[in-house]
Amino acid sequence: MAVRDRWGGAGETGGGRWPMRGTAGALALALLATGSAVARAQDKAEFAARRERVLKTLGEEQAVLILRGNAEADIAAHQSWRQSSDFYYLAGHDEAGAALVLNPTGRRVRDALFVPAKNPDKERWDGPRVGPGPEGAEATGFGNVLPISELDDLFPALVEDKKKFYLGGEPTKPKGPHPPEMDLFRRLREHWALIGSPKTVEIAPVGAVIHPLRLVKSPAEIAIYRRAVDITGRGLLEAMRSLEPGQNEGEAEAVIEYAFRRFGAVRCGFDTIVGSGPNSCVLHYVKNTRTMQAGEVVVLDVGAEHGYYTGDVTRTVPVSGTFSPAQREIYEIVYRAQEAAFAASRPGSTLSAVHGAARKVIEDAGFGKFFIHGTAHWIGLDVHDVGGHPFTKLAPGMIHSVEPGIYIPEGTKGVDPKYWGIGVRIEDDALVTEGGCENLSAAVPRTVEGIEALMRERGLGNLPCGEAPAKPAEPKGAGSPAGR
Ligand SMILES: [Mn+2]
Repeated sequence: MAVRDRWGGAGETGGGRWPMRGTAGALALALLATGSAVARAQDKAEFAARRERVLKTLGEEQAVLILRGNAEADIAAHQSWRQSSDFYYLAGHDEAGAALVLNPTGRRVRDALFVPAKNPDKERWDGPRVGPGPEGAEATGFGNVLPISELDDLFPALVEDKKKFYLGGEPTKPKGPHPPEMDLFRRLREHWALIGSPKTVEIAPVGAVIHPLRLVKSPAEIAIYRRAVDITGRGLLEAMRSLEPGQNEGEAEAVIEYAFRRFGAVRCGFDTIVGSGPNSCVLHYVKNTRTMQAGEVVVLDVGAEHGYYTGDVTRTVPVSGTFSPAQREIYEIVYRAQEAAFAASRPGSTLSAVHGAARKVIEDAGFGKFFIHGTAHWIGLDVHDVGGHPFTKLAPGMIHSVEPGIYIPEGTKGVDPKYWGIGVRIEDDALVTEGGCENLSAAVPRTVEGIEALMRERGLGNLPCGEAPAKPAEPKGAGSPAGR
């Protein structure tokens, strides 16, 4: 048996470092507002069509795909449970402890979902679940829904006569705690040892067949994605209206996330960033505990997750509602960089070229060394989505961020102190179209004038909200503690 490792960097995104990182998020696919049987059927058909595409490839390669979804324990205790994105993409099934098998030569197990057996006692505590059998098949659109306990017994039949195996996780590069997929790989080796197989086979990660599909969004995905970005924008609009000096960063976070839930998101696609003053220069600042002061800018980098897809939009705004001349100067450089990046996003271009266009504007303005991350990453089921790399040719249906930034920390030597503590990032989500790209988050103002006009309005965060509890005396000079 010779196992050829085809791993490589499947799923790397735009290269370089990004100011956002993806975490958990969730919700079953978009029955949007309707929840009707029709919407459900369309969704099932979309997932089934994806599986058929994969089955076609598997048939050509004499391959089988075996993928386990996340178990309850696969998500950190402080995060809400979410299905793995690859599993969700093919299965549309967001319950823990399942597996799917795509086996082009199988009859009973061709397009099969494996789920835990029904347990009425557990369901009284945790809610109803899809079980094995015809009802499960009807609910999910799979050809067959079988008990997960049968997967092991079926294993020899599934791998028989196959030349290639697509497995989840990193079956040939085990490290850290073994994911469930490792059990499958071990099982495979045991099986071969048992039958003394001399065959040469290939092991590949499921991403090799799923990620190229995930890179180009279908019309149904784009419709869901527009909704995710729309909700994301509503959170930003409400926060910008509400902002005023003396508020805590956490209040802005709460307004944003309230709007997310109010308009249909089930959670955030990643931890909300509200970085004011010095925190505007900290790319992954997520404590959100500082009191915001007049004269500062605040970076709001947020994403609502809807139907498993996450928006990723950033606005940088003046806490007082009006940019200072130095803030405005930096802001407008970043704005022009973003415009140049949008212009570079079109079919045949690359994320590398998009980044180059933004970078040139910022370098020409003399702030190149303060632009410390990439301009664009793929977005979709994951905030840093999979399937492409910086030199992938852009094509209609791809979605990527456009997010140049300039960050000048307090006390930076060789820089006029008027610029100290100014961090500016502007981020929008671009859908590549036939003729260029469409800014999906254009509803959120990003010009200086548009932002200042919006901030003259009042929002949810300015409403009365009961009696404030008596404040303990603040120590002198502690007006702006940076976090806790
Ligand atoms: Mn981003």
